Amino acid sequence: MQFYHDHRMDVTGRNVWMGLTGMYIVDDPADPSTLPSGKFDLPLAIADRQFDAQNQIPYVFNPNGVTGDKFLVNGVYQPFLEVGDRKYRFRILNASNFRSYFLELSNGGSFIQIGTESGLLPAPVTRTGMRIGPAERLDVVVNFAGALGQNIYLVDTLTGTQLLEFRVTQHVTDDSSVPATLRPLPDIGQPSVTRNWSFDQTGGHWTINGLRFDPSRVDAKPMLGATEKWVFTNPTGQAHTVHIHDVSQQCISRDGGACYPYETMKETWYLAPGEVLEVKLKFTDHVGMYMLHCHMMEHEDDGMMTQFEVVRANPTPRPRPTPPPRPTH
Ligand SMILES: [Cu+2]
Repeated sequence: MQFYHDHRMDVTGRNVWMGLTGMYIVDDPADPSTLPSGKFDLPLAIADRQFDAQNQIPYVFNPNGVTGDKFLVNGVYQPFLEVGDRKYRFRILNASNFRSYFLELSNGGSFIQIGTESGLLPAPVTRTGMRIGPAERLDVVVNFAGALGQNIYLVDTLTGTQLLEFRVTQHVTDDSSVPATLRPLPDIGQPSVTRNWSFDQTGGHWTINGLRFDPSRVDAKPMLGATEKWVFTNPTGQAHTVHIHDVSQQCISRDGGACYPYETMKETWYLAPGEVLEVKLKFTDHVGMYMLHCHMMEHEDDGMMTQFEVVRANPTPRPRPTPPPRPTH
């Protein structure tokens, strides 16, 4: 489940607030075919906005976050969805600039989480509540079996808001199932290099390792093909969502203990105040410049962003391609 948006320096938050954002789904033929599919597989992008008296959405930058008091799912306010009494797959994206949610079902039901922003988990994890920070994605299965005639809400318990109403109106047969194993975690080896990234507040601004974003500065040059350990710390009093471009990361430890079973591999990590997260990542496929930033967009625009450059260990000149023959009249 991929999330894309405008990334212009200093005004990413404004441009995303105005709508330059979206999502798309990459399918893998190796994924289990028994998961709910077709019309039983739906994306749910959750975002908040503030509307003025003319129903416009003015954006006023605030380094401590821009939020709204209206909640939209796929751009719709107070939406409902008619569903059958069977399993559905919902691909949930927190498309908000800054706001985090804690998702529950109003009937106390469970989500079976099957994936993250980095594809399917090794095995499904049953959860009754799920925190989701900006840019995080949750791939879940919800079963409405036995709920015919009921109205069930997807609720944000942090604000007590009913985000989306499911009206279970149809009896349908369910030929879907969630396998006990989904997709093995790729073996990316043991890290050979450790880097520390402190998501901090310095001189009244949001920073990484004490520095605000500077497009002329590169803070790390990992080698193509290498596996590294990156340690993220949050000494501030506010949460951050640590987001790394290029390749997905695998959790090694959270606060010195075990990783959550639903966070084996991701590329956007919720880091609460005081937390320490260790991940490993292997720089495959591409050299070049990549971003690393907090995905709370006003933190990013205020300076909580930096860049790393993936480099070749032994650069060899690229062979020049043979030019195609020129057409003749
Ligand atoms: Cu942040």
